[in-house]
Amino acid sequence: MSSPSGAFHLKSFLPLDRQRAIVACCRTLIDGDVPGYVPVVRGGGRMHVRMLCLGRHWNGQTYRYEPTRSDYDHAAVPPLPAELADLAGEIAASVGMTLRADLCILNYYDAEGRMGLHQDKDESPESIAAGVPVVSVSLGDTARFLFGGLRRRDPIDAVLLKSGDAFVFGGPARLCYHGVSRIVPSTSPPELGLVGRFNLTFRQYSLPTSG
Ligand SMILES: O=C(O)CCC(=O)C(=O)O
Repeated sequence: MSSPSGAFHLKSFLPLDRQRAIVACCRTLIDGDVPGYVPVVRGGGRMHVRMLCLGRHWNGQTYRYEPTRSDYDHAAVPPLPAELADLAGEIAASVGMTLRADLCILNYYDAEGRMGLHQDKDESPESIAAGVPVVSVSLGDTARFLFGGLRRRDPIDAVLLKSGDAFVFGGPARLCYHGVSRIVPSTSPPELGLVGRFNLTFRQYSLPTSG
């Protein structure tokens, strides 16, 4: 991989039974009382995913986090379930990093789903400066994930993220550009009964205050 150190592709991290349980949780959340929606970002473009933020809401107009979905329906953001935050901590620990996730962005990609190249840089400056990792979990259809460097024009690797894979980028890789160029339809494990792909990206907005 040509990007800085601090990026890890953990193939088949989750066995099928754990994938099945997380998919059930994702379905309940994204079709819940505060459902997923397709954000319209600054400039008017519609994203190509259905998104639900947990713990803190990412506002696609301001590119800031907030407690209510003021760019959409003003609903209070649902909490991040403890078992999902624990999963993210477990994945980070497996590569020697620490993550106390306080927010997660759950995205659903259909066959046409994709996400442009971007940096995750809207968390607190302290969290980013400390290199607290982003932990991503993929379920369902395979995604062609793009992972580059710290500048948009840096070389980009294409990584196939399959169901059950995790991807971690922290430390010097925390601000690497990344995105999803396409979904590979009908590659989801049949046992999941999932058409399309769920991706969860866990982040830590705030560092604990000392004292
Ligand atoms: O779906 C993915 O694998 C990446 C998602 C992502 O980049 C994001 O939510 O910021």
